[in-house]
Amino acid sequence: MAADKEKKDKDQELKDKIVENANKVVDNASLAMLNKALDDCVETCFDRMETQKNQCTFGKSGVCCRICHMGPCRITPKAPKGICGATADTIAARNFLREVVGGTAAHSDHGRHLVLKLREIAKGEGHGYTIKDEKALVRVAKLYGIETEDKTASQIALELTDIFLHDFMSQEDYLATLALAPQKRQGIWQQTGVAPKGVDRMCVEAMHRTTMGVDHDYKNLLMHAFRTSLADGWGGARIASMTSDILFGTPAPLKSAANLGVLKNETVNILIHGHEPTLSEMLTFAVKDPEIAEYAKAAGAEGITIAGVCCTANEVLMRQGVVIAGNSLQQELAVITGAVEMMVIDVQCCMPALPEVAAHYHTEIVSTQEIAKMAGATHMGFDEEAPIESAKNIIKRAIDNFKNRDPEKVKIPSEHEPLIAGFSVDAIKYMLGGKYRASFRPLNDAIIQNRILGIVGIVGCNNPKQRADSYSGILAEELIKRNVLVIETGCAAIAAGKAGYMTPEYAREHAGAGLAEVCEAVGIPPILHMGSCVDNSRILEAATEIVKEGGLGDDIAGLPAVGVAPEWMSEKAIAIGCYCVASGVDVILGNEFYVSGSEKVSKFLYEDTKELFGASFHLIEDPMEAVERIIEILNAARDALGINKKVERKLFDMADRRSAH
Ligand code: NFS
Ligand code: SF4
Repeated sequence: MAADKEKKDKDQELKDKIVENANKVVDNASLAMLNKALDDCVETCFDRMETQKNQCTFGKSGVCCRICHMGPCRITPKAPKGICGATADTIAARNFLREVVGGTAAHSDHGRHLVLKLREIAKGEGHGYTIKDEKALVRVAKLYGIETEDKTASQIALELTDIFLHDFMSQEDYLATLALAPQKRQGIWQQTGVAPKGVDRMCVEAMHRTTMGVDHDYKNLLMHAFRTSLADGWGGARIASMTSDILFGTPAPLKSAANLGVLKNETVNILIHGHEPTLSEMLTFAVKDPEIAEYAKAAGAEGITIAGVCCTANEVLMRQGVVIAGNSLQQELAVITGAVEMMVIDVQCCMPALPEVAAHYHTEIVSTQEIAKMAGATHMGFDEEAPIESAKNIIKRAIDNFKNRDPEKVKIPSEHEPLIAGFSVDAIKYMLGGKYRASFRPLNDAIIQNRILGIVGIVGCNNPKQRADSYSGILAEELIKRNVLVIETGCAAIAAGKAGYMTPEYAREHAGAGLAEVCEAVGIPPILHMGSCVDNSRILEAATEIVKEGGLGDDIAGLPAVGVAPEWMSEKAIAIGCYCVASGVDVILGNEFYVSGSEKVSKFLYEDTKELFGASFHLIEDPMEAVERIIEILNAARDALGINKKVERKLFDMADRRSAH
């Protein structure tokens, strides 16, 4: 009897869990894998979210300090100061600044790695890496005033990497890359004192300021947070995007597909996960080698499927059209399909739980970077001096693992949606204006004529605190209905791809009339995939182009544009948010910063920044409320620009653009 009851209870528990799972994720592929995880007894981050449910309120409100060993100290009404006397304001601001440093360092170290690669190529030590996009090289060199006439690509690349490296190392000079921003914005940075010097110096200084007994003025600390973040957005990250374009090609629109259904039963499935494109580019190249095809055939597979997870996925999607398996919270779920021979990880956002999940299947987790190893993973150091060989070895090892796949454990969800990605600023210009007249003019005009109300960037991660992809999905759907052009990066972009939003057809069926008309005329989806998270710098670039094109003011602040990080979780998202605000773009957060324990710090971030930078953060946990607020912000900007008058409706004139082709 007791055994019977126990079994019933267990069954009920399982049923409850299946119901709960539907509240954790939006897409059916993820749901199917969460339910499979129950059958396979695999623990995922969603389960660990439950075990971590009672999250520390001190940590959450930002008033826990363990910066020195007199502490740790926690601020309460009864204990309003740490042992050293630090207040909640100091502690929350210090913690916040350290988070910004984490994010800035991640983007910038990634950027530095690429710059060093470009430099090696320029010196003739590329070992299989080349400059794929010389046009991009010249375009970027000109931005920095480098003479390009009569010079070889290597010469130009050497001069350019000198400037880039100086942006990392500079002690006294301001970043050269800041000069790519609109004049007025540069002036604001100088006036407010947040113009950054070298990226490395900003990060080191931040760690110095926040160590015990140095900077205690919350405002001074937060100003350095913005300064450091600018060294990311208009430094490390921007340099990363530009250098990737030079090395691997400037993205242009291409077709692909997203969601777990891109994995195949009959092929060897290799996932590439992380952020840096250096290795994944080589893998996508090496996989085309006939030798590899033969090798796979001999192993009984019908070829190889390479699919991406997180921002490595976005990088190779944008340039090679490589299919996307999923975003951040699908990294474990992808392994749970039982159909993955190998997951190759590089840096950032790779969960240390992966080897444990993989142990339930035949999947091998392979780490490739010296700075990013994982207990339980196989480390195959990627030899950048013999990259093609290295890549082939990794792929062959995955093929060798194909025979270990257990068909009993395989269940690949069918869901995957087609999408168009590859919207670099250059590509957008070209789409809008044609080859000979590439320009943002048609977009500015569409905004001025109120066909497009404004532009909203939806960026950032997933977070198991929220139903995955839900907030970003609702936002995207509602905004395009209201004629807002949406641009996306990072895991949010992957969510939009999975939902089927990134096709021109989607505009026809779901966008407001004005936006649909523009999308149809130009042939673009209503939601543009602009790349990985370092590519948020492309959004700044686009905003700058719009300002330069004219008719919409003379600064990024004041444009009808808003950024949203609906489901963010990473320190990188904080750095991105800060450089957007410091650049004049209002940023809406779908979940909170850890600063609520200090009223002053909260007020500074959510209000005072408006005075300083013309933009601030807004914490809005409900997506529909966010939509309303966004529309308000866009309309206020339009009012201020004097473009909210009813304009006579004239058909979007694309005739000129067509004749330009
Ligand atoms: Ni951005 Fe991209 Fe995703 Fe978040 Fe992580 S992958 S760099 S940090 S989780 S969006
Ligand atoms: Fe406590 Fe001050 Fe040390 Fe922080 S720095 S742990 S508040 S004594």
